[in-house]
Amino acid sequence: MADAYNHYIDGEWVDGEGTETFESENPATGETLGEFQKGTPADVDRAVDAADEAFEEWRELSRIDRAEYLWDVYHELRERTDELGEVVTKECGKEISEGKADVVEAAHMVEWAAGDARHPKGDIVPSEIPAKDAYMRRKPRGVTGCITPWNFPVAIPYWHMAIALVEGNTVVFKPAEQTPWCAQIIAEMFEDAGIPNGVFNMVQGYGDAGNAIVENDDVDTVIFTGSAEVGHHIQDKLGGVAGKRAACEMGGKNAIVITEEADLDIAVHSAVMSSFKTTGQRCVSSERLIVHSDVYDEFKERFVEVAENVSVGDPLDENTFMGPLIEEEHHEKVTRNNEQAREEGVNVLVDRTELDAEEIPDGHEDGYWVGPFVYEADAHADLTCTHEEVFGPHVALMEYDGDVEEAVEIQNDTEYGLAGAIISEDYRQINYYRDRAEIGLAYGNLPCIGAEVQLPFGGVKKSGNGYPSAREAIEAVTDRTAWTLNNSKEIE
Ligand code: TXE
Repeated sequence: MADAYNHYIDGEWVDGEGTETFESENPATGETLGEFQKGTPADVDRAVDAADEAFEEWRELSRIDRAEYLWDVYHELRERTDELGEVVTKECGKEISEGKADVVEAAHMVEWAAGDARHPKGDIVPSEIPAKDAYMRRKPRGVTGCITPWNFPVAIPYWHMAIALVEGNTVVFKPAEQTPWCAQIIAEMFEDAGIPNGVFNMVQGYGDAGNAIVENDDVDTVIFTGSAEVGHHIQDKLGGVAGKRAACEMGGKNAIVITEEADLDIAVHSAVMSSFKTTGQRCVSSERLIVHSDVYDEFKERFVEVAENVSVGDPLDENTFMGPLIEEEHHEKVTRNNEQAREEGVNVLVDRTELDAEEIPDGHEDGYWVGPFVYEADAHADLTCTHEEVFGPHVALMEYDGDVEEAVEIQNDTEYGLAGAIISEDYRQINYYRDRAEIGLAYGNLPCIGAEVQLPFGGVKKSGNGYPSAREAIEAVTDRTAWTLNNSKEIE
Protein backbone atom coordinates (compact mmCIF):
# COMPACT_ATOMS: atom_id res chain seq x y z
CA MET A 1 0.00 0.00 0.00
CA ALA A 2 2.76 2.39 0.95
CA ASP A 3 4.19 2.21 -2.56
CA ALA A 4 0.93 2.89 -4.36
CA TYR A 5 0.26 6.45 -5.48
CA ASN A 6 -2.59 7.92 -3.48
CA HIS A 7 -5.20 10.68 -3.76
CA TYR A 8 -4.91 14.47 -3.68
CA ILE A 9 -7.46 15.90 -1.26
CA ASP A 10 -7.55 19.30 0.45
CA GLY A 11 -4.04 20.18 -0.68
CA GLU A 12 -2.41 16.97 0.51
CA TRP A 13 -1.48 13.55 -0.81
CA VAL A 14 -3.52 11.24 1.37
CA ASP A 15 -4.17 7.51 1.69
CA GLY A 16 -7.72 6.40 1.10
CA GLU A 17 -9.95 4.38 3.40
CA GLY A 18 -9.68 1.22 1.33
CA THR A 19 -6.83 -1.24 0.98
CA GLU A 20 -7.23 -2.18 -2.67
CA THR A 21 -4.88 -0.99 -5.37
CA PHE A 22 -4.85 -1.19 -9.16
CA GLU A 23 -2.16 -1.04 -11.79
CA SER A 24 -1.62 1.16 -14.79
CA GLU A 25 -0.60 -0.95 -17.77
CA ASN A 26 1.16 -0.07 -21.01
CA PRO A 27 -1.27 -1.43 -23.64
CA ALA A 28 1.56 -1.83 -26.18
CA THR A 29 3.67 -4.10 -24.00
CA GLY A 30 1.60 -5.27 -21.06
CA GLU A 31 4.24 -3.72 -18.76
CA THR A 32 3.06 -2.35 -15.41
CA LEU A 33 3.65 1.39 -15.20
CA GLY A 34 2.64 2.03 -11.61
CA GLU A 35 0.37 1.07 -8.74
CA PHE A 36 -2.42 3.31 -7.53
CA GLN A 37 -4.85 3.29 -4.65
CA LYS A 38 -8.39 2.43 -5.59
CA GLY A 39 -10.56 5.22 -4.25
CA THR A 40 -13.73 4.37 -2.35
CA PRO A 41 -16.99 6.31 -2.06
CA ALA A 42 -15.76 7.45 1.38
CA ASP A 43 -12.66 8.98 -0.25
CA VAL A 44 -14.87 10.79 -2.75
CA ASP A 45 -17.06 12.13 0.07
CA ARG A 46 -13.95 13.43 1.81
CA ALA A 47 -12.84 15.18 -1.37
CA VAL A 48 -16.30 16.69 -1.87
CA ASP A 49 -16.27 18.00 1.72
CA ALA A 50 -12.91 19.66 1.05
CA ALA A 51 -14.16 21.17 -2.21
CA ASP A 52 -17.35 22.40 -0.53
CA GLU A 53 -15.37 24.00 2.30
CA ALA A 54 -12.97 25.71 -0.13
CA PHE A 55 -15.74 27.10 -2.34
CA GLU A 56 -16.65 30.20 -0.29
CA GLU A 57 -13.11 31.64 -0.32
CA TRP A 58 -12.36 30.63 -3.91
CA ARG A 59 -15.46 32.34 -5.26
CA GLU A 60 -14.44 35.58 -3.51
CA LEU A 61 -11.29 35.89 -5.64
CA SER A 62 -11.54 37.76 -8.91
CA ARG A 63 -11.57 35.71 -12.09
CA ILE A 64 -8.18 37.23 -12.90
CA ASP A 65 -6.67 36.06 -9.61
CA ARG A 66 -8.10 32.59 -10.07
CA ALA A 67 -6.72 32.46 -13.60
CA GLU A 68 -3.18 33.10 -12.29
CA TYR A 69 -3.06 29.52 -11.00
CA LEU A 70 -4.14 28.27 -14.42
CA TRP A 71 -1.41 30.27 -16.15
CA ASP A 72 1.17 28.39 -14.05
CA VAL A 73 -0.39 25.11 -15.19
CA TYR A 74 -0.37 26.36 -18.78
CA HIS A 75 3.38 27.09 -18.70
CA GLU A 76 4.10 23.69 -17.17
CA LEU A 77 2.06 21.95 -19.88
CA ARG A 78 4.01 23.83 -22.56
CA GLU A 79 7.42 23.21 -20.99
CA ARG A 80 6.76 19.50 -20.40
CA THR A 81 4.86 18.67 -23.60
CA ASP A 82 7.36 16.09 -24.88
CA GLU A 83 7.77 14.37 -21.54
CA LEU A 84 4.02 14.26 -20.84
CA GLY A 85 3.23 13.24 -24.40
CA GLU A 86 5.40 10.18 -23.84
CA VAL A 87 3.50 9.35 -20.66
CA VAL A 88 0.21 9.62 -22.57
CA THR A 89 1.55 7.29 -25.25
CA LYS A 90 2.87 4.77 -22.73
CA GLU A 91 -0.33 4.72 -20.75
CA CYS A 92 -3.01 4.89 -23.44
CA GLY A 93 -1.18 3.59 -26.49
CA LYS A 94 -1.69 6.54 -28.85
CA GLU A 95 1.06 7.10 -31.37
CA ILE A 96 3.61 9.60 -30.05
CA SER A 97 2.61 12.66 -32.07
CA GLU A 98 -0.95 12.13 -30.82
CA GLY A 99 0.34 11.75 -27.26
CA LYS A 100 1.98 15.16 -27.51
CA ALA A 101 -1.06 16.65 -29.25
CA ASP A 102 -3.15 15.57 -26.25
CA VAL A 103 -0.97 17.74 -24.00
CA VAL A 104 -1.02 20.66 -26.47
CA GLU A 105 -4.81 20.51 -26.59
CA ALA A 106 -4.89 20.63 -22.79
CA ALA A 107 -2.67 23.74 -22.94
CA HIS A 108 -5.02 25.34 -25.47
CA MET A 109 -7.99 24.85 -23.17
CA VAL A 110 -6.17 26.19 -20.13
CA GLU A 111 -5.02 29.18 -22.19
CA TRP A 112 -8.59 29.83 -23.36
CA ALA A 113 -10.00 29.63 -19.84
CA ALA A 114 -7.30 31.75 -18.20
CA GLY A 115 -7.35 34.31 -21.03
CA ASP A 116 -11.12 34.53 -20.84
CA ALA A 117 -10.81 35.83 -17.28
CA ARG A 118 -9.84 39.25 -18.71
CA HIS A 119 -12.52 39.34 -21.38
CA PRO A 120 -15.67 41.47 -21.08
CA LYS A 121 -18.59 39.47 -19.79
CA GLY A 122 -22.25 39.90 -20.63
CA ASP A 123 -24.33 42.80 -21.92
CA ILE A 124 -25.91 45.87 -20.48
CA VAL A 125 -29.58 45.25 -21.18
CA PRO A 126 -31.97 48.15 -21.85
CA SER A 127 -34.54 48.70 -19.15
CA GLU A 128 -38.02 50.20 -19.43
CA ILE A 129 -37.10 52.63 -16.64
CA PRO A 130 -34.38 55.18 -17.49
CA ALA A 131 -32.62 55.18 -14.13
CA LYS A 132 -32.42 51.44 -13.91
CA ASP A 133 -29.34 49.38 -14.78
CA ALA A 134 -30.11 45.90 -16.00
CA TYR A 135 -27.61 43.23 -16.75
CA MET A 136 -26.79 39.58 -16.34
CA ARG A 137 -24.29 38.31 -13.79
CA ARG A 138 -22.90 34.83 -13.56
CA LYS A 139 -22.32 32.98 -10.32
CA PRO A 140 -20.29 29.80 -9.85
CA ARG A 141 -22.45 26.81 -8.97
CA GLY A 142 -20.20 25.23 -6.34
CA VAL A 143 -18.59 21.81 -6.43
CA THR A 144 -18.01 20.39 -9.91
CA GLY A 145 -17.43 16.65 -10.28
CA CYS A 146 -15.35 15.79 -13.35
CA ILE A 147 -15.49 12.17 -14.54
CA THR A 148 -13.21 11.53 -17.50
CA PRO A 149 -12.28 8.77 -19.97
CA TRP A 150 -8.92 7.33 -21.01
CA ASN A 151 -8.75 8.28 -24.69
CA PHE A 152 -7.66 11.90 -24.10
CA PRO A 153 -6.23 11.47 -20.61
CA VAL A 154 -4.72 14.96 -20.34
CA ALA A 155 -6.86 17.10 -22.67
CA ILE A 156 -10.34 16.07 -21.50
CA PRO A 157 -9.70 16.61 -17.77
CA TYR A 158 -8.57 20.17 -18.51
CA TRP A 159 -11.61 20.67 -20.77
CA HIS A 160 -13.75 19.81 -17.78
CA MET A 161 -11.82 21.64 -15.10
CA ALA A 162 -10.14 24.80 -16.46
CA ILE A 163 -13.30 26.82 -17.09
CA ALA A 164 -15.01 25.50 -13.97
CA LEU A 165 -12.10 26.75 -11.86
CA VAL A 166 -11.75 30.17 -13.50
CA GLU A 167 -15.49 30.71 -13.09
CA GLY A 168 -15.10 30.12 -9.33
CA ASN A 169 -16.13 26.51 -8.84
CA THR A 170 -14.12 23.94 -6.92
CA VAL A 171 -13.39 20.54 -8.42
CA VAL A 172 -13.38 16.83 -7.58
CA PHE A 173 -11.67 14.94 -10.39
CA LYS A 174 -12.19 11.18 -10.93
CA PRO A 175 -9.91 10.13 -13.80
CA ALA A 176 -10.28 6.99 -15.88
CA GLU A 177 -8.90 3.87 -14.22
CA GLN A 178 -6.84 3.09 -17.34
CA THR A 179 -4.82 6.32 -17.16
CA PRO A 180 -4.01 7.10 -13.51
CA TRP A 181 -0.41 8.14 -14.23
CA CYS A 182 -1.56 11.02 -16.43
CA ALA A 183 -3.99 12.01 -13.68
CA GLN A 184 -1.24 11.89 -11.08
CA ILE A 185 0.75 14.42 -13.14
CA ILE A 186 -2.30 16.66 -13.59
CA ALA A 187 -2.73 16.76 -9.80
CA GLU A 188 0.99 17.48 -9.32
CA MET A 189 0.64 20.46 -11.68
CA PHE A 190 -2.13 21.98 -9.59
CA GLU A 191 -0.03 21.36 -6.49
CA ASP A 192 2.99 23.04 -8.14
CA ALA A 193 0.79 26.00 -9.06
CA GLY A 194 -0.05 26.40 -5.35
CA ILE A 195 -3.80 26.28 -5.91
CA PRO A 196 -5.50 26.82 -2.51
CA ASN A 197 -6.30 23.71 -0.48
CA GLY A 198 -9.53 21.99 -1.44
CA VAL A 199 -10.04 23.92 -4.69
CA PHE A 200 -8.76 20.99 -6.77
CA ASN A 201 -9.08 17.41 -5.51
CA MET A 202 -8.40 14.10 -7.21
CA VAL A 203 -9.57 10.62 -6.25
CA GLN A 204 -8.22 7.72 -8.30
CA GLY A 205 -10.47 4.74 -8.90
CA TYR A 206 -13.19 2.96 -10.82
CA GLY A 207 -16.87 3.45 -11.60
CA ASP A 208 -17.95 3.18 -7.96
CA ALA A 209 -15.85 6.26 -7.18
CA GLY A 210 -17.40 8.05 -10.18
CA ASN A 211 -20.83 7.04 -9.00
CA ALA A 212 -20.10 8.42 -5.53
CA ILE A 213 -19.58 11.84 -7.15
CA VAL A 214 -22.96 11.53 -8.85
CA GLU A 215 -24.67 10.47 -5.61
CA ASN A 216 -23.12 13.09 -3.33
CA ASP A 217 -25.67 15.80 -2.42
CA ASP A 218 -22.98 18.48 -2.20
CA VAL A 219 -21.87 18.08 -5.80
CA ASP A 220 -23.69 20.74 -7.81
CA THR A 221 -22.52 19.97 -11.34
CA VAL A 222 -21.28 16.75 -12.92
CA ILE A 223 -19.31 16.93 -16.16
CA PHE A 224 -18.86 13.53 -17.76
CA THR A 225 -17.23 12.21 -20.92
CA GLY A 226 -17.40 8.49 -21.61
CA SER A 227 -19.77 5.73 -22.64
CA ALA A 228 -23.42 6.28 -23.50
CA GLU A 229 -24.38 3.71 -20.88
CA VAL A 230 -22.79 5.58 -17.99
CA GLY A 231 -23.70 9.02 -19.37
CA HIS A 232 -27.37 8.09 -19.54
CA HIS A 233 -27.22 6.67 -16.04
CA ILE A 234 -25.90 10.04 -14.83
CA GLN A 235 -28.51 11.98 -16.79
CA ASP A 236 -31.31 9.77 -15.44
CA LYS A 237 -30.06 10.12 -11.91
CA LEU A 238 -29.59 13.90 -11.89
CA GLY A 239 -31.96 15.06 -14.61
CA GLY A 240 -34.96 15.79 -12.43
CA VAL A 241 -33.13 16.72 -9.23
CA ALA A 242 -33.54 20.35 -8.18
CA GLY A 243 -30.28 22.24 -8.14
CA LYS A 244 -28.27 19.55 -9.92
CA ARG A 245 -26.81 19.79 -13.37
CA ALA A 246 -25.21 17.11 -15.54
CA ALA A 247 -23.31 17.89 -18.75
CA CYS A 248 -22.52 14.63 -20.53
CA GLU A 249 -20.62 13.96 -23.75
CA MET A 250 -20.80 10.43 -25.08
CA GLY A 251 -19.73 8.62 -28.21
CA GLY A 252 -21.17 8.34 -31.70
CA LYS A 253 -21.63 6.18 -34.78
CA ASN A 254 -20.09 8.83 -36.95
CA ALA A 255 -20.14 8.88 -40.74
CA ILE A 256 -18.41 10.56 -43.66
CA VAL A 257 -20.53 11.32 -46.73
CA ILE A 258 -18.60 11.25 -50.02
CA THR A 259 -20.63 12.71 -52.87
CA GLU A 260 -20.40 12.08 -56.62
CA GLU A 261 -17.98 14.89 -57.44
CA ALA A 262 -15.91 14.70 -54.26
CA ASP A 263 -12.17 15.18 -54.54
CA LEU A 264 -11.11 11.58 -53.88
CA ASP A 265 -7.68 12.53 -52.53
CA ILE A 266 -9.44 14.50 -49.80
CA ALA A 267 -12.00 11.72 -49.35
CA VAL A 268 -9.45 8.93 -48.89
CA HIS A 269 -7.25 11.03 -46.60
CA SER A 270 -10.25 12.07 -44.49
CA ALA A 271 -11.57 8.53 -44.17
CA VAL A 272 -8.18 7.07 -43.26
CA MET A 273 -7.46 9.74 -40.64
CA SER A 274 -10.90 9.60 -39.13
CA SER A 275 -11.34 5.82 -39.11
CA PHE A 276 -7.86 4.68 -38.12
CA LYS A 277 -6.15 7.43 -36.10
CA THR A 278 -6.05 6.61 -32.38
CA THR A 279 -6.95 3.09 -33.56
CA GLY A 280 -10.53 4.28 -33.99
CA GLN A 281 -10.81 5.18 -30.30
CA ARG A 282 -11.92 8.80 -30.63
CA CYS A 283 -15.47 9.84 -29.94
CA VAL A 284 -15.40 11.54 -33.38
CA SER A 285 -13.89 8.54 -35.25
CA SER A 286 -15.93 7.52 -38.28
CA GLU A 287 -17.17 3.93 -38.51
CA ARG A 288 -19.39 4.52 -41.57
CA LEU A 289 -18.40 5.81 -45.02
CA ILE A 290 -21.44 6.70 -47.12
CA VAL A 291 -20.21 6.84 -50.71
CA HIS A 292 -22.02 7.82 -53.92
CA SER A 293 -22.20 5.03 -56.53
CA ASP A 294 -20.44 7.19 -59.17
CA VAL A 295 -17.22 7.16 -57.16
CA TYR A 296 -17.80 4.07 -55.01
CA ASP A 297 -15.52 1.60 -56.82
CA GLU A 298 -12.59 3.94 -57.11
CA PHE A 299 -12.93 5.10 -53.51
CA LYS A 300 -13.23 1.51 -52.30
CA GLU A 301 -10.11 0.41 -54.13
CA ARG A 302 -8.03 3.26 -52.75
CA PHE A 303 -9.36 3.02 -49.19
CA VAL A 304 -8.89 -0.75 -49.06
CA GLU A 305 -5.31 -0.43 -50.23
CA VAL A 306 -4.50 1.90 -47.34
CA ALA A 307 -6.40 -0.26 -44.83
CA GLU A 308 -4.37 -3.30 -45.92
CA ASN A 309 -1.07 -1.50 -45.49
CA VAL A 310 -1.48 1.05 -42.74
CA SER A 311 1.18 0.50 -40.08
CA VAL A 312 0.18 -0.85 -36.70
CA GLY A 313 2.93 -1.05 -34.10
CA ASP A 314 5.00 0.53 -31.37
CA PRO A 315 3.31 3.86 -30.62
CA LEU A 316 6.60 5.38 -29.46
CA ASP A 317 7.93 4.94 -33.01
CA GLU A 318 7.18 8.07 -35.06
CA ASN A 319 6.54 5.96 -38.17
CA THR A 320 3.64 4.10 -36.60
CA PHE A 321 0.14 5.12 -37.68
CA MET A 322 -1.93 3.03 -35.24
CA GLY A 323 -1.00 1.90 -31.74
CA PRO A 324 -2.75 -0.80 -29.71
CA LEU A 325 -6.24 -0.77 -28.23
CA ILE A 326 -6.48 0.44 -24.67
CA GLU A 327 -6.92 -2.85 -22.78
CA GLU A 328 -7.75 -6.53 -22.97
CA GLU A 329 -11.47 -6.05 -22.32
CA HIS A 330 -11.72 -3.54 -25.14
CA HIS A 331 -9.68 -5.79 -27.44
CA GLU A 332 -12.23 -8.55 -26.78
CA LYS A 333 -15.09 -6.14 -27.50
CA VAL A 334 -13.64 -5.02 -30.84
CA THR A 335 -12.86 -8.62 -31.87
CA ARG A 336 -16.38 -9.67 -30.94
CA ASN A 337 -17.89 -6.78 -32.92
CA ASN A 338 -15.85 -7.71 -35.98
CA GLU A 339 -17.10 -11.32 -35.73
CA GLN A 340 -20.64 -10.11 -35.23
CA ALA A 341 -20.47 -8.06 -38.43
CA ARG A 342 -19.47 -11.20 -40.32
CA GLU A 343 -22.38 -13.05 -38.74
CA GLU A 344 -24.70 -10.31 -39.97
CA GLY A 345 -23.66 -11.18 -43.50
CA VAL A 346 -21.61 -8.15 -44.53
CA ASN A 347 -19.01 -8.41 -47.29
CA VAL A 348 -15.62 -8.24 -45.56
CA LEU A 349 -12.93 -6.45 -47.58
CA VAL A 350 -10.09 -6.22 -45.09
CA ASP A 351 -9.75 -8.22 -41.89
CA ARG A 352 -6.67 -7.48 -39.81
CA THR A 353 -8.37 -8.35 -36.52
CA GLU A 354 -5.42 -10.62 -35.79
CA LEU A 355 -2.08 -9.27 -36.92
CA ASP A 356 0.57 -11.56 -38.39
CA ALA A 357 3.33 -12.38 -35.92
CA GLU A 358 5.92 -10.48 -38.00
CA GLU A 359 3.84 -7.29 -37.80
CA ILE A 360 4.18 -7.18 -34.02
CA PRO A 361 7.40 -5.49 -32.90
CA ASP A 362 9.80 -7.39 -30.60
CA GLY A 363 8.94 -7.01 -26.95
CA HIS A 364 5.35 -6.06 -27.79
CA GLU A 365 3.82 -9.55 -27.97
CA ASP A 366 1.53 -8.82 -25.00
CA GLY A 367 0.05 -5.65 -26.54
CA TYR A 368 -3.63 -5.36 -27.49
CA TRP A 369 -3.13 -5.28 -31.24
CA VAL A 370 -5.75 -5.00 -33.89
CA GLY A 371 -5.63 -3.72 -37.48
CA PRO A 372 -8.39 -2.35 -39.70
CA PHE A 373 -11.60 -4.27 -40.30
CA VAL A 374 -13.37 -2.93 -43.41
CA TYR A 375 -16.60 -4.24 -44.93
CA GLU A 376 -19.43 -3.42 -47.31
CA ALA A 377 -22.92 -3.22 -45.88
CA ASP A 378 -26.36 -2.38 -47.19
CA ALA A 379 -26.89 1.31 -46.34
CA HIS A 380 -30.57 0.75 -45.56
CA ALA A 381 -30.35 -2.50 -43.58
CA ASP A 382 -31.00 -2.64 -39.86
CA LEU A 383 -27.64 -4.09 -38.84
CA THR A 384 -26.10 -3.84 -35.39
CA CYS A 385 -22.63 -3.34 -36.87
CA THR A 386 -23.68 -0.18 -38.74
CA HIS A 387 -25.65 1.27 -35.83
CA GLU A 388 -23.69 0.59 -32.62
CA GLU A 389 -20.39 2.22 -31.68
CA VAL A 390 -17.44 -0.19 -31.69
CA PHE A 391 -14.64 2.28 -30.79
CA GLY A 392 -12.04 0.60 -32.94
CA PRO A 393 -10.79 0.56 -36.56
CA HIS A 394 -14.04 -1.05 -37.70
CA VAL A 395 -15.46 0.60 -40.83
CA ALA A 396 -18.51 0.05 -43.02
CA LEU A 397 -18.60 1.19 -46.66
CA MET A 398 -22.17 2.00 -47.64
CA GLU A 399 -23.20 2.89 -51.18
CA TYR A 400 -25.97 5.31 -52.14
CA ASP A 401 -27.07 6.46 -55.59
CA GLY A 402 -29.51 9.27 -54.93
CA ASP A 403 -28.94 12.90 -54.02
CA VAL A 404 -27.43 14.28 -50.81
CA GLU A 405 -30.88 13.94 -49.19
CA GLU A 406 -30.47 10.15 -49.30
CA ALA A 407 -26.93 10.32 -47.91
CA VAL A 408 -28.09 12.49 -45.02
CA GLU A 409 -30.99 10.14 -44.31
CA ILE A 410 -28.49 7.27 -43.99
CA GLN A 411 -26.21 9.44 -41.86
CA ASN A 412 -29.12 10.25 -39.52
CA ASP A 413 -30.26 6.64 -39.21
CA THR A 414 -28.60 6.14 -35.83
CA GLU A 415 -29.52 6.96 -32.28
CA TYR A 416 -26.24 8.86 -31.93
CA GLY A 417 -25.55 12.41 -33.10
CA LEU A 418 -21.99 13.41 -32.40
CA ALA A 419 -19.85 14.06 -35.48
CA GLY A 420 -19.64 13.67 -39.24
CA ALA A 421 -18.11 15.02 -42.42
CA ILE A 422 -19.08 15.66 -46.01
CA ILE A 423 -16.57 15.54 -48.85
CA SER A 424 -18.01 17.40 -51.82
CA GLU A 425 -17.35 20.20 -54.29
CA ASP A 426 -21.02 21.11 -54.51
CA TYR A 427 -22.02 23.88 -52.13
CA ARG A 428 -25.71 23.10 -52.37
CA GLN A 429 -25.00 19.60 -51.09
CA ILE A 430 -22.54 20.84 -48.47
CA ASN A 431 -25.04 23.36 -47.14
CA TYR A 432 -27.84 20.82 -47.07
CA TYR A 433 -25.62 18.44 -45.08
CA ARG A 434 -24.54 21.21 -42.67
CA ASP A 435 -28.16 22.08 -41.89
CA ARG A 436 -29.75 18.62 -41.88
CA ALA A 437 -27.16 16.20 -40.48
CA GLU A 438 -28.26 15.47 -36.91
CA ILE A 439 -24.86 16.00 -35.29
CA GLY A 440 -23.09 18.50 -33.06
CA LEU A 441 -19.77 18.54 -34.92
CA ALA A 442 -19.84 18.77 -38.71
CA TYR A 443 -16.78 18.98 -40.97
CA GLY A 444 -16.70 19.92 -44.67
CA ASN A 445 -13.85 18.64 -46.86
CA LEU A 446 -11.92 17.75 -43.73
CA PRO A 447 -11.35 14.57 -41.77
CA CYS A 448 -13.96 14.03 -39.13
CA ILE A 449 -11.34 14.28 -36.41
CA GLY A 450 -10.02 16.71 -33.86
CA ALA A 451 -11.40 19.68 -32.03
CA GLU A 452 -10.59 23.30 -31.45
CA VAL A 453 -11.24 24.45 -27.93
CA GLN A 454 -12.86 27.73 -28.92
CA LEU A 455 -15.67 25.90 -30.73
CA PRO A 456 -18.52 24.07 -29.02
CA PHE A 457 -17.86 20.35 -28.66
CA GLY A 458 -20.74 17.97 -28.08
CA GLY A 459 -23.57 16.07 -29.66
CA VAL A 460 -27.29 15.58 -29.93
CA LYS A 461 -29.57 12.55 -29.54
CA LYS A 462 -27.87 9.70 -27.65
CA SER A 463 -24.47 11.45 -27.82
CA GLY A 464 -25.19 13.79 -24.96
CA ASN A 465 -26.35 17.12 -23.65
CA GLY A 466 -23.07 18.71 -22.70
CA TYR A 467 -20.57 20.93 -24.49
CA PRO A 468 -17.53 20.81 -22.22
CA SER A 469 -15.54 23.45 -24.07
CA ALA A 470 -15.14 27.19 -24.38
CA ARG A 471 -18.19 29.39 -23.85
CA GLU A 472 -20.61 26.46 -23.66
CA ALA A 473 -18.81 25.08 -20.61
CA ILE A 474 -19.43 28.38 -18.85
CA GLU A 475 -23.16 27.65 -19.14
CA ALA A 476 -22.62 24.29 -17.42
CA VAL A 477 -20.70 25.61 -14.45
CA THR A 478 -22.45 28.91 -13.71
CA ASP A 479 -25.92 30.17 -12.86
CA ARG A 480 -27.22 33.48 -14.14
CA THR A 481 -28.69 36.33 -12.21
CA ALA A 482 -30.67 38.98 -14.08
CA TRP A 483 -29.62 42.03 -12.04
CA THR A 484 -31.57 45.27 -12.06
CA LEU A 485 -30.53 48.27 -9.98
CA ASN A 486 -32.51 51.45 -9.41
CA ASN A 487 -30.09 54.39 -9.62
CA SER A 488 -32.65 57.06 -8.72
CA LYS A 489 -34.52 58.00 -5.54
CA GLU A 490 -37.81 57.19 -7.17
CA ILE A 491 -39.88 54.47 -5.64
CA GLU A 492 -41.42 52.21 -8.24
O1 TXE B 1 -16.29 4.09 -20.48
P1 TXE B 1 -17.02 4.42 -19.13
P2 TXE B 1 -15.19 2.99 -20.80
C1 TXE B 1 -17.21 4.61 -25.18
C2 TXE B 1 -16.61 3.61 -26.14
C3 TXE B 1 -16.01 2.58 -25.22
C4 TXE B 1 -17.05 2.54 -24.13
C5 TXE B 1 -16.56 2.03 -22.79
O2 TXE B 1 -17.62 3.03 -26.91
O3 TXE B 1 -15.86 1.34 -25.83
O4 TXE B 1 -17.46 3.88 -23.99
O5 TXE B 1 -15.43 2.76 -22.35
C6 TXE B 1 -16.39 6.28 -15.01
N1 TXE B 1 -20.86 6.35 -12.48
N2 TXE B 1 -16.31 5.72 -24.86
O6 TXE B 1 -15.44 1.73 -20.06
O7 TXE B 1 -17.27 3.17 -18.35
C7 TXE B 1 -15.13 5.51 -15.34
O8 TXE B 1 -14.47 5.12 -14.15
C8 TXE B 1 -19.95 7.32 -12.66
C9 TXE B 1 -16.52 6.92 -25.60
O9 TXE B 1 -13.89 3.59 -20.56
O10 TXE B 1 -18.14 5.31 -19.44
C10 TXE B 1 -14.38 6.52 -16.19
O11 TXE B 1 -13.75 7.49 -15.37
N3 TXE B 1 -18.80 7.15 -13.33
C11 TXE B 1 -15.84 8.06 -24.95
C12 TXE B 1 -15.50 7.18 -16.98
O12 TXE B 1 -16.69 6.96 -16.22
C13 TXE B 1 -18.57 5.94 -13.88
C14 TXE B 1 -14.50 7.82 -24.38
C15 TXE B 1 -15.68 6.61 -18.40
O13 TXE B 1 -15.90 5.22 -18.30
C16 TXE B 1 -19.48 4.87 -13.74
C17 TXE B 1 -14.43 6.58 -23.66
C18 TXE B 1 -20.67 5.11 -12.99
N4 TXE B 1 -21.60 4.16 -12.81
C19 TXE B 1 -15.31 5.58 -23.96
N5 TXE B 1 -18.99 3.79 -14.39
C20 TXE B 1 -15.87 9.35 -25.73
N6 TXE B 1 -16.99 10.06 -25.70
O14 TXE B 1 -14.86 9.72 -26.33
C21 TXE B 1 -17.80 4.17 -14.94
N7 TXE B 1 -17.54 5.46 -14.61
